[in-house]
Amino acid sequence: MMAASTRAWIGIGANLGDPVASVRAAIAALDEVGGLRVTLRSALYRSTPVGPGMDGQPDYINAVVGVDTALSPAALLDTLFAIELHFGRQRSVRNAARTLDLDLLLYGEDIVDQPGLQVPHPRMHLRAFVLQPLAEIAPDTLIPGQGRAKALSQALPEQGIARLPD
Ligand code: PH2
Ligand code: MG
Ligand code: MG
Repeated sequence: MMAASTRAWIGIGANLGDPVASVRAAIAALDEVGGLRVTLRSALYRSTPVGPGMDGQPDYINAVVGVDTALSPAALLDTLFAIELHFGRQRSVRNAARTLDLDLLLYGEDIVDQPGLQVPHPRMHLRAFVLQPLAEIAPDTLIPGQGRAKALSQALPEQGIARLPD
């Protein structure tokens, strides 16, 4: 049993190598972490790269998972970075294609604003590849300062995202 536990949400993305396999394996790797349990997982989604500097990149595979964790936000972020490295993530320029990206989206309804760690993730409310999977599994999730996942998702313009069959 975990002591005090917080529901956190993690966004997963990959567009190099075998992204479907990587996203699935990343979810399994997360569930292996001590002090953390994956309690909700979305379907996988194929999405067009969104953002500056991404011209010509392959499509992404994205998913969102909910975890119950006793880890602090900073410890959880360290864990996510360690898993990214394990999956061969190389950091070059911002928004470069990647074998695996694990983003801490939400940590309960906490607001964290430290160098290198902003929660809620500052762009999550603009991204269909985050909001659509999140709305699938937890539509009423509150994104502090922005609104609830499903309503925000429905208000977005089309961004080129398709749910993959289970
Ligand atoms: N991640 C980004 C920027 N753009 N676009 C898609 N479709 N999926 C992503 O995971 C993604 C992105 C920054 O991490
Ligand atoms: Mg990201
Ligand atoms: Mg990231």
